[in-house]
Amino acid sequence: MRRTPRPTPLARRTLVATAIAAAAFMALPTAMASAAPSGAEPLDTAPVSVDAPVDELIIGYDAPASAPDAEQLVAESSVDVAVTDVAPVATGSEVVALDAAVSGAELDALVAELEAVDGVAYVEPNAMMTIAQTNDPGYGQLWGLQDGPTGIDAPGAWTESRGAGAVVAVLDTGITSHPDLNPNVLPGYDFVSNASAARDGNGRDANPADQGDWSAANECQPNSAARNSSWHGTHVAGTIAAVGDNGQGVVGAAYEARIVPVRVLARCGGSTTDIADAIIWAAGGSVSGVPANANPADVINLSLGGAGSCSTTTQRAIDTAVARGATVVVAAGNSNANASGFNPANCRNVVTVAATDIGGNRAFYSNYGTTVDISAPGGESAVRGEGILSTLNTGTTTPGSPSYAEYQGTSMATPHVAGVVALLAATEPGLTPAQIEQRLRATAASIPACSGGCGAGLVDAAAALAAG
Ligand SMILES: [Ca+2]
Ligand SMILES: [Ca+2]
Ligand SMILES: [Ca+2]
Ligand SMILES: [Ca+2]
Repeated sequence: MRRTPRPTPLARRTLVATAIAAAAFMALPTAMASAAPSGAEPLDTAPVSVDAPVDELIIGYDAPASAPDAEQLVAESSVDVAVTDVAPVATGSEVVALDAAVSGAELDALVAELEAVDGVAYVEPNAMMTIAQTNDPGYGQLWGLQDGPTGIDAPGAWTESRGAGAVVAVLDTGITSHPDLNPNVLPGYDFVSNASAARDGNGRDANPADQGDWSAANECQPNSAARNSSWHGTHVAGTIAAVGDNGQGVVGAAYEARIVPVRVLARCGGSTTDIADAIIWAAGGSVSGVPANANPADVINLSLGGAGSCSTTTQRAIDTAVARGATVVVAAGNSNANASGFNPANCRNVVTVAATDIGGNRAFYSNYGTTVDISAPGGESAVRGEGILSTLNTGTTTPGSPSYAEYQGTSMATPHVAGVVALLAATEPGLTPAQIEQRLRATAASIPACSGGCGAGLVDAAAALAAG
């Protein structure tokens, strides 16, 4: 009987596929992690300030007909600014233009002094509304999310939805505690049956914490290299729903969605049966010996796979989840080969995702072909800034401190699409998985150079929501 290869996280499969890519791939996150043990420190873009300078104030009055004179109020304040223009607002307030921008303590003082005046009801900055800005300092590095020629234009969708109400199950290595993830993480489950591979001393249990998937040389297969822990599930979860607008780190494509972390991969990968049970459980189906998932998923992210055909076990699990309304999004694989030879990419009823690079073309490692439904940024982490930056952990074996790092892979492309599906699930809860797949395909942007086939093209979050 042929031995079916165990599914492995698809970012790590690059290690197997090409030795050169493997060296670059692991070197980068390790170096970044050790240089900066916690918080947003490794991110070197300037933060987008939440205290941006303000040169217009809105002043509301108790009785607009007998309002005090705004120009005089500002002139009498302790702050050295003058009014250049006053215009009425339909709400009965006035918008007051200043001859210089004020910020920080000066702004606070000006607002407090004006609000203390009899007849003034409130004073607030006339803030500029923009769609693209969250205050997450790493946002500028998230080219895959942005409204550029090679990003998915998540900000164009965030005006309509940021995923609130949607649930995404991430079937992966589990999850680590991370301040840029924790508020969006719901209870999950650990489906890894093999206690030794799981490293938590038991089989299936209610704690999906990632215990580390490091392995020694030759441990997973003959001639396999030693590997550090990947914290792959933590990285994938961050691309979907890292906390936005918290002044910290990165932001997910659907940053108000919730993550259900489901642990199915451990040392040397995960088994077909554990993954199949987890797919059914994630969608709200019943699995013997496991309490029901209190938060059935709208979307199931499978950034994993192996060579070979789609097993009957996996296909039945997928069909069960889809029948329950969950959209199953899977990675095409990292072997620069036709995705038809890899599962679950080649299963029916899934959205199969190829990876693009920062230039908008198929990434060198990405699988391709007619099995692919759509593409998304997977990046190339050999060049800093061209990988996919997300949440990670510094530990080389067991968990260390929360961090951020760039990875590459169809594993990183898949959660971009899962995030867009979450936005659709939040805005149009009646859509079936088939309708969602159709919507993604119909609204995708064309990819200029994709030898072999990248599906309908690059997923476009804004277009997908606008078509609803
Ligand atoms: Ca366990
Ligand atoms: Ca556990
Ligand atoms: Ca953040
Ligand atoms: Ca499909």
